[in-house]
Amino acid sequence: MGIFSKLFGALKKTKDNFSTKLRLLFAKNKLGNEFYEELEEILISADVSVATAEEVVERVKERAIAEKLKDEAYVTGILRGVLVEMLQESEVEPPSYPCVIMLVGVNGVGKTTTVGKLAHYFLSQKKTVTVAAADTFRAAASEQLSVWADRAKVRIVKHEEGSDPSAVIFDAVSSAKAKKTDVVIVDTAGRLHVKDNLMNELRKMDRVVQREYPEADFLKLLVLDATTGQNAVNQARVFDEAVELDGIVLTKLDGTAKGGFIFSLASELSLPVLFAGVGEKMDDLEPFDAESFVEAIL
Ligand SMILES: Nc1nc2c(ncn2[C@@H]2O[C@H](COP(=O)(O)OP(=O)(O)O)[C@@H](O)[C@H]2O)c(=O)[nH]1
Ligand SMILES: [Mg+2]
Repeated sequence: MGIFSKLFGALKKTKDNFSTKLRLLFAKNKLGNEFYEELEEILISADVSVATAEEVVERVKERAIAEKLKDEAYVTGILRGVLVEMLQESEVEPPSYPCVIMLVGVNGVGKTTTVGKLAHYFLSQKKTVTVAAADTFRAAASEQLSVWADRAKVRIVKHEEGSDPSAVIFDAVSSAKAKKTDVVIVDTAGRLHVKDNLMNELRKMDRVVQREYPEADFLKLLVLDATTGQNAVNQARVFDEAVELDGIVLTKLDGTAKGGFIFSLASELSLPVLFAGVGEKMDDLEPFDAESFVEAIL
């Protein structure tokens, strides 16, 4: 199954939900205040936050009034345009090389898996890759990453269990500079129950990269499970405060996803989705495309 059929499959519930509700809405109402209020509610029911739903409806309203459009297909078209626009407003340039990509996020969202998938992705783009096992909390974590590194056939830098994750990054960066590696991908720990420690640790890793490798493009990406729902926005705020995130990798889009929260991430935190994971295998990752995503939910 291709990536888009997986994406469409995963978002089918959202799409069915949206289209059924929109159809009912059009059957019942003419364009007017009540219509727009209900449209806002429909967006909120798909995990778009209240503030973002208001903003979307405001934009749709302005355009529908300006263009004097009344018909369902046109308004859906406008809605689709507004949603794509919102995602694209926060888009970032693709990385320049050399680059360091550090993945952060809570336990179980798919960080380690995504490091492996990204390594495979950049190799397929003819880039050289090193991965850094900076989740030193459990030995199992770096073993898991070693398996991915073997599979993707990339170099791994790791230290023993319990060592300082910043030292792992320092070594990975030194080795990348010496070998002129294009991309360093860093796996990190996600144990949020010791939140302050984790955030201090991430800040330290952040500083090491900035200090030791200023010539590299440095992307800090939050890995988010697509089935998380609106709590994703809170997770993003916490990590953004610690290390100033550049974007999101959305994983598990092959599971039941609502996905509306990505509009809130884009409009409230200016955080774009850069990659989407749609399965557990190495090639189940693709650069995120706003138009396909909106097409899949509406
Ligand atoms: N279905 C699905 N499972 C995923 C995806 N990404 C990761 N996983 C699974 O999620 C679980 C946790 O992944 P892991 O990389 O260990 O998460 P970490 O704790 O953030 O490092 C594993 O069972 C992965 O196979 C995805 O895109 N789709
Ligand atoms: Mg992990």
